Amino acid sequence: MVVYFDGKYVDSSEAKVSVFDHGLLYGDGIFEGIRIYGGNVYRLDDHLERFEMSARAIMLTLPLTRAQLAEAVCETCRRNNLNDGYIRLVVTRGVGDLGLAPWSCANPTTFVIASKITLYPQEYYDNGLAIVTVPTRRIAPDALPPTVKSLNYLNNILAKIEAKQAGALEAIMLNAQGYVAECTADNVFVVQKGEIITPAASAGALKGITRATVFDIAKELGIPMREADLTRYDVWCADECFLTGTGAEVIPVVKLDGRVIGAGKPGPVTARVLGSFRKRVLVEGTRI
Ligand code: PXG
Repeated sequence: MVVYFDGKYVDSSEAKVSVFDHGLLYGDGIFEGIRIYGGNVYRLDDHLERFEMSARAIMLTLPLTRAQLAEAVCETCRRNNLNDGYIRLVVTRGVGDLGLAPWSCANPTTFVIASKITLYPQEYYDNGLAIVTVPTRRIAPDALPPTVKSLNYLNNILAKIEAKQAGALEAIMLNAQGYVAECTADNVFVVQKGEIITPAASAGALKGITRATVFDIAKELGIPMREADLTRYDVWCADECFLTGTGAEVIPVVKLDGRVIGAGKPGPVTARVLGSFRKRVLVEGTRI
């Protein structure tokens, strides 16, 4: 496998980060998880825009322009003959002294991995996921903005472990106020009386690229959609529930904490959104 690493394309065995890299020492860095479908990088520009915002928010000067980042992403796919898969773009603060001070890091470290993706088995798209609410809260927006896709994922990792211990593949994380924020790597949506509702970024949700696509799909299909605070009650009493993410795409949820949601099977609005999403990914995107 070929990896882009600080301006060079190297074999993955040579793509090694220093033990003094602040991305490793402190989680001081940012990333994007991007999909490529049939040779089209899905919404690359949107991913790079979010990436630039994440960089700006943590005062990290990106070493590459947007065009250069796009080229690194596409060229890494080309060098691996990858037409369908998953791309991980990472920029860390770089190699520095021991100690938090980011100004000890002379140059950011940049790498791009283009690889295969492990998807949820088809049965979950057919029958829906059973998820749980976990005790670990989403980090508060006033502590670390959830809109920053940073290398600090410990909250979500603890939530993922708690989900596994409860026998679930995904988990709802609440924010400090007890409202639904999102799942460990997916945004959450409910459908109630024909309307799609999802938590706002201010409630702790990442502004997902797939989430943004659902807003576009809802507009196109004439389905009302809005952001609102959601409690677990809203999920229990929803007609439908689904999650979105770069990895999961659009996946139905039929149970929360053992309670059946709606009819207990994937609902018609979720099916329409998923159908539209699957069509979009084949035509939208940057050709590598
Ligand atoms: N919330 C969080 C916390 C995420 O990390 C999403 C929502 C969905 O956003 P997108 O832009 O993907 O629609 C994410 C995305 C992985 C992996 O390796 C994680 C994500 C995306 C792709 C792969 O587990 N997180």
